[in-house]
Amino acid sequence: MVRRTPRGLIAAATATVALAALAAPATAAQAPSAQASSAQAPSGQASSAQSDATAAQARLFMVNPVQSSGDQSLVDGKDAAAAVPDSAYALAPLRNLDASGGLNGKWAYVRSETGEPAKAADASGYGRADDQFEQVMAYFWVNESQEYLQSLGFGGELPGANDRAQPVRINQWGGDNSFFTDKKAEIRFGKGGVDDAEDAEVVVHEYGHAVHHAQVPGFGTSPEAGAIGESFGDYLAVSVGAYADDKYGWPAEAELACVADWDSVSYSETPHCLRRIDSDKTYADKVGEVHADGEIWSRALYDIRRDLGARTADRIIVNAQFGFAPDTSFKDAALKTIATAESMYGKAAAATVRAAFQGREIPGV
Ligand SMILES: [Ca+2]
Ligand SMILES: [Ca+2]
Ligand SMILES: [Ca+2]
Ligand SMILES: [Zn+2]
Repeated sequence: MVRRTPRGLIAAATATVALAALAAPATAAQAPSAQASSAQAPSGQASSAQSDATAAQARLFMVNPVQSSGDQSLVDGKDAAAAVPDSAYALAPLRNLDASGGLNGKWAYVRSETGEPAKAADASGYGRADDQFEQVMAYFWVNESQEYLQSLGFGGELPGANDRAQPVRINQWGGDNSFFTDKKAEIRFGKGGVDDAEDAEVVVHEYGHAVHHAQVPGFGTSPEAGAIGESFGDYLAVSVGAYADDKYGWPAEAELACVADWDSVSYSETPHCLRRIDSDKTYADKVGEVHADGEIWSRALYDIRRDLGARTADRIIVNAQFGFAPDTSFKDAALKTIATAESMYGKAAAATVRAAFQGREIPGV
C-alpha cells in the first residue's frame, strides 16, 4: 500500500516508496497489480443468520478505532493493549471457516510468521497486543470483502471477482508497508507503526489489489493503470467498511472519504488519513506517483457512489474492471466504465458516470 501523507508532500512520498523498496523483498518494489471494490446488501439472510448462530466469534475493531470512535488522539503506544479502549472492539461471527480449527476458510487463509497461529475457538479473546489479533482481523476482513462482492452478484449473476481462498501472510520486515505479490497472489501485512492488519481499511486495500489481479492478470503495468489499482483499493476499503458498519450497526465517527484513519496516526496530521477519496485533484494534477495520482480516479468513483448509490456504483465499477487492459489509461478505463454503466443500467446511469470522470478532466472522456 505504501504510506504517504494525504495532500502534497511528494518528496516525502518518494522517500517512503524508496524505503519500502529497501525494506521489502523484490516483489514489493515491482509495479503493484491491484484492484477490487464494492459493498452492500447482505445476501441470504436466513442461511447467514443460521450459520452466524453457530460461527466462532471474533473480537475485532469496527473497521478501525479512530473511525469508530472519532478519537483522533489515539496512538499506537508500541502496540500496547491499553492504548486502545475496550469500547473500540466488537464481536462478530467468523464465517466460512473450514473444520481445521485455524483461520482457514472459503475466501481466506491466514499464515503468520509472528507468534502462534490463532485458533478460531479463541478468536473472541484476543486484543491488539496479541499477534493473533491481526490474524483474526485479516481473516474477518478478507472474508467480509468477498462476501460483499458476492452480495453484489459477483460469483453469481456476474463473474466471480477473486472468489477463491485468498492467501494472507503476516510478518515483519521492519518497513511500514503491506502489499500484494503478483507471483504468489498473496497479501502480506507488515507491522511498522500501527500493525497494518489492525486497520481494516489497510486489509481491504490490499484485497483490492488481489481482486484486480484476479480480474485482469498482471493489471497495473502502466503508471495510470497502477494509479487505478491504488485508487480502487482505497475506494473498496471505504465501501466495504461502510457496508460492514451498516450491517453490524457499528459507529462511524470519521469522514467517510478518509482511508486508514488508524494506521496513519503515526505518519499523518489530523484528521488522520493515509489518503482520501474526495480530493479535488484533476488530470492536470498528475505527478507520476501511483498513490498520489490514484486520488484523481478515486474521487470519480466516490462521485459515482454519491450519485448512483453504493450498490449500483460498485456493481458497475467492479464489473467494468474485467474489461480493463493491464496497461490501461485513465481515458480507456473511464470509457469502459461508462459503457458498462450503459449496458447494466442504461443511458442515464452512463451519463452520470461520464460526468464523474469529466469532473476529473480526464482527456477524451
Ligand atoms: Ca497489534
Ligand atoms: Ca502500519
Ligand atoms: Ca476510514
Ligand atoms: Zn496499494
